[in-house]
Amino acid sequence: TTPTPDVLSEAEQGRCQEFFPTTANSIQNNIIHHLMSFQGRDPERSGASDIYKALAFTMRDIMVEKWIKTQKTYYAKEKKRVYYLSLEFLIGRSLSNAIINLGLWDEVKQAVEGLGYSLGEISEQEEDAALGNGGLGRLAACFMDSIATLKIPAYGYGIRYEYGLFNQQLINGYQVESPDNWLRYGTPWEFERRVPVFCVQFYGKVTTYQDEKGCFRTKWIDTEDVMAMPCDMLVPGYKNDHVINMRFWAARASRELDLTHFGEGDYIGAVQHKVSSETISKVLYPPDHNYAGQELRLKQQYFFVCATFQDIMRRYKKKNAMFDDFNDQVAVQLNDTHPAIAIPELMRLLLDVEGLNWEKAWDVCTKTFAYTNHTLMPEALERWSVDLMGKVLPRHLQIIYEINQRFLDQVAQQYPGDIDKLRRMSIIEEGYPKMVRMAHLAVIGSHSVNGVAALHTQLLKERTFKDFHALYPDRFNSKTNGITPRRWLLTANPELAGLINSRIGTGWEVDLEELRTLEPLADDPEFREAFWQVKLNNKKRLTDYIQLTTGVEVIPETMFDVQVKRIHEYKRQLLNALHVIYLYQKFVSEPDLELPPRTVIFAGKAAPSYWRAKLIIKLINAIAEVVNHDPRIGDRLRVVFLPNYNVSQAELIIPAADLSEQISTAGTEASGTGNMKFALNGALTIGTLDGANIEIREEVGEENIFIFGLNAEEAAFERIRNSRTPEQICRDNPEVAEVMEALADGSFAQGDRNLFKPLVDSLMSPHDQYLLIRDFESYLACQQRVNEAFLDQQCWLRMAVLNVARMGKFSTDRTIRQYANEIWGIPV
Ligand code: 4GP
Repeated sequence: TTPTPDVLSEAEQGRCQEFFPTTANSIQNNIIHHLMSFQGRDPERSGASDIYKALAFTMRDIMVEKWIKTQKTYYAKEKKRVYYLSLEFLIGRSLSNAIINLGLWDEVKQAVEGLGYSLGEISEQEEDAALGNGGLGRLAACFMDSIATLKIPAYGYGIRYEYGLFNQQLINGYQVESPDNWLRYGTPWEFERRVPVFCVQFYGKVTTYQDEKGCFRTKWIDTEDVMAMPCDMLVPGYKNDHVINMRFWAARASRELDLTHFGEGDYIGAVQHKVSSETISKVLYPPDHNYAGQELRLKQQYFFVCATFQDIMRRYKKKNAMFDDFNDQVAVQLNDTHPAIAIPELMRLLLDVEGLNWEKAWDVCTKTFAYTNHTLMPEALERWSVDLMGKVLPRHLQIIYEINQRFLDQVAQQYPGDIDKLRRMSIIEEGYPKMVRMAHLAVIGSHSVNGVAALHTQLLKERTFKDFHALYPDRFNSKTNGITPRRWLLTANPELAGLINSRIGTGWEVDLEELRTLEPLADDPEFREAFWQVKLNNKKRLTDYIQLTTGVEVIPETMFDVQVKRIHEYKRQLLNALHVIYLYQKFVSEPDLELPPRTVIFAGKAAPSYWRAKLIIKLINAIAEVVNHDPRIGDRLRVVFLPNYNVSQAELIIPAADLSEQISTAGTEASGTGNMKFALNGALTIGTLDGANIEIREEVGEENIFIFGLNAEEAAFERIRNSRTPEQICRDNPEVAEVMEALADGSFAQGDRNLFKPLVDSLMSPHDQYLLIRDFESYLACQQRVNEAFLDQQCWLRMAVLNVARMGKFSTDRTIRQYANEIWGIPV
């Protein structure tokens, strides 16, 4: 294969430069040019979707020019490069963000309006690119924005899924999934590079041979091959002319038709190979925090890792012949264990292809890799059966065994006679069937292992990787997550951004700590009023959207109490739902009670096979059905479940929220990033001392956040001690009992006592690991404090402004600087 053209020649570059000027006029001309030349449309008769496409191409033109220049600077300076390997990139829409980062908002607005459209209308045409499930994937997308903004020489690598995260519909209150065919009309953002492509091997067997020097070498033969085609998407830094790319691999058949079958007249058999090869990049796996163990998923992981390393090696070898300095040039960050097969893959390349000895290869390998863990859920830790690994990747299994043997020898030396420790730490889990523990492989093969918030890292050290931390204490470090302020404030909440700019200037856009200068304005009545007007406008926009999508009428002035995220028992949407039942009962039984009216908003997808999470969705919708139609409630309580939560919906919901629900059982949510997005947009948090909530509290001050419930240590203790069972709590507290009774007696299921019985049973179980009823009373009391605070509007606004002002820490610019300085060896 010939190398991928990362760089155009000087002559080509020279020609590009004049092509893409950025005045409103030339942007308009370019839109028209794209409409005619590439879409074959009459500009006078084209619609919003045509304009969207033409505008996206116009922005891509401008970006590609900057990208070419950016790449050239890397080569010129022989800079160390970072490779961010992730099976997920939850990108969302790209248009508005690109326009903003390119600093062309006014010009584009003028150009589009000149064609008779509003920019908002055009942006709405874009499909959401949902190549990820939730937090882990969205973090990767925020990282790309900060990496580009900080001008770090880096590439994102992933898979170009033909189908992203499924679409969610609600039918009779139940989640129904349908495929997300986001590429139906193509995407203007990607560059499909049909040549060159890389070959990825699967299956086959391993043989040894003697090379010309008489050394024994290993070869992987008789494999089934699939080709990997790169598709690049560009990521512009914020107003800095720096553009990086994410390279997504698409699977292509290694040969179009299988001629042996074809010759025998078996046309379908002949096409079979093509179909099954291309299945590899067909669809994103939808379970999050869970592990399914399916062969296709392992093939996806290896497919993208193998292609990525061919690309890394190609780039490295342009300037280097030896591998001694590999890690002066290359840093690889593994986004969770999903790409951890990269560790044996690099070993394979160094041993079998480059001919290094084991010690040297292993040294290069461990200095190259760094691993980020994203979850404490034990069910999410990936384990592949040895049989499957041996079948799909026989050479990798051999290498894993060798890594393990050498590692266990080291452990045995350090802890003589401690057989149990060997068993616990081994990469291979002995059992039926034997399993390969990918997290152990990732820890052993990396020089850095990080958690994504302080508490999370502490729990990794004390629980999940306790033995490893004892062995390699220096390897563990913490990198608290962040969010990009460009998308989550500038793009999503332009009115608030405008208000902030009018008072403190624009420095915060690239230095979020500058928001702190807003603090005194929390006491300025005029600023508070302006702040409230912005919030109200955002709430009105959301109100219209709710009406349009669900038919539910809500009142913008009510408290918007919001929980949006994947549906999972540990995130405890059920706790929130129980509070809604509680409020409902209160409003009915005490009509004169002074409580602020609330609109409780939920959104989120459940993994299609996670029936209990799907039942929670049904319950929320069932509660909404009852509450929203009970005339006794009037306008005091509304419940809404917005279908098909995605990034663009989040951009609409978050700026409109008053209260942000971050209520996971302490010690279960690694970090959370939604919590940061809400606070940055002036919502107050009600939450547990979990994940990054703890650090948010540290920043905003405990008087500006609503904290309740057990902390992580107490929760762990309570699971064992069980000091108060749900049954006892119900006996002691009639309000809790009444809520549980309503759930159990079919009040929300038209009298059917069975429908929600599985939920009742788990809540009432003395072994409920999410300790939901155990935290319920504390949650109710905390919600009461929220009520009181909300009734005092000035006090609430003051707290909200202080939340915005104190969110500086939670920019991914800070997070990425720490990764670069402390893990990647790239000073910024
Ligand atoms: C998520 C964690 O659940 C969340 O707490 C964290 O903020 C996010 O990663 C980014 O680090 N994990 C996943 C997953 O999305 O699939 O494991």
